[in-house]
Amino acid sequence: MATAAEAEAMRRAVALAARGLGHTSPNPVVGCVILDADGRTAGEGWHQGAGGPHAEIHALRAAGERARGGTAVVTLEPCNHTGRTGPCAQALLDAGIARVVYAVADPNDQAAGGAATLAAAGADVESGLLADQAAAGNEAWLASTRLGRPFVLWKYAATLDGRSAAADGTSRWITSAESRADVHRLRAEADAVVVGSGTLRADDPHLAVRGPGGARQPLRVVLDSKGTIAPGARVLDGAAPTLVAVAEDAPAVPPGAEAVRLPRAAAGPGLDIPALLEELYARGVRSVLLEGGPTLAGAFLAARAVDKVVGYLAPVLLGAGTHALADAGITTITQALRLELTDVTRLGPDLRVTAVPAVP
Ligand code: AOF
Ligand code: ZN
Repeated sequence: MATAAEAEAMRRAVALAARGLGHTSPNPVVGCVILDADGRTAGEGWHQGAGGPHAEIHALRAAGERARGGTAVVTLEPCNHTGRTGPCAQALLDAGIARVVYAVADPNDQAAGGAATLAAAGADVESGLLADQAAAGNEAWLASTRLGRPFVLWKYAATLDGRSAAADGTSRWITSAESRADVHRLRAEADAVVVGSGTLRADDPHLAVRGPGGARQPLRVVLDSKGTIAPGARVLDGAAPTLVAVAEDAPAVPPGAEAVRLPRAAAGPGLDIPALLEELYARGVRSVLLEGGPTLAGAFLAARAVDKVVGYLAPVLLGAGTHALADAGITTITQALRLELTDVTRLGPDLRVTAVPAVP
């Protein structure tokens, strides 16, 4: 049984891990707290970026000699492999750690096995403490490791009657400043932000994260099967890397972006979504924020490639105009994509609804 001090340390480790969100892909976010033999905090650390030291190593360095006889509390099972860095299980043993409490088992085959190594060497090992919180903090990485493709969050903003733009195409600003700030947070945590050519034409979005100079920027991805992107589009401004996906026979993409050629979708308009996700995964993208618009969202949903939905609903009615979601290949009610609400929050005047596909 974990002690109260260990539970407190795990809460802290989950918070430390979150500091890495948006910075660690293709690696997970991980937090670690070292307690000395008397149960007092001796060191803390979190994983700050792929290729850098793992959370346990940062925490061990901070703890120094106080780690001897102590306990390591870590959000993910310590690794057992030599990858970009050495095995943390061995580093914990070398530092004289007597007990390891971790939240979530490592699903990465190459790295797993740390718990067994630690136990075989005589350490006391416990798993599962605050597993739900730790897993939620690492949601995208855990899901992408399991799926072998990036985790996809579809975000939309709409009126209470589900419209994202008025009949004449105008859409600024349906949702409030609070909602728009929340979207910025989602962007900052994503590895890639994806939009379709319709959204590009209608809104000319910039898709960069605002913040102090040098803030990490997600990859901006435009799905533009016909290669219609105009020179001078704001995503071509160099403020962040941009990838424009076009069909094999499309014209050249203007300067300011990298072009990638993808097959067309087997059914419906546009490009093949699984091929896009494969391409992004190969580039180290583990989380995708799908930002628009309704046609692209329909294509992702038809491909069953949406893992989470965040809707910002404004107390506004339009009655006519663009629906937040276009055709998703659903023609009859038995095919409806059923979701399960995981959160409902008021943001200023708006409602933010979070949902995940219901397990059938
Ligand atoms: C991390 N940070 O704090 C922990 C990880 O490529 P490497 O050598 O950095 O190994 C990455 C794997 O190590 C990762 O996929 C995960 O399975 C395991 N643990 N990784 O990046 C950490 N503890
Ligand atoms: Zn490690």
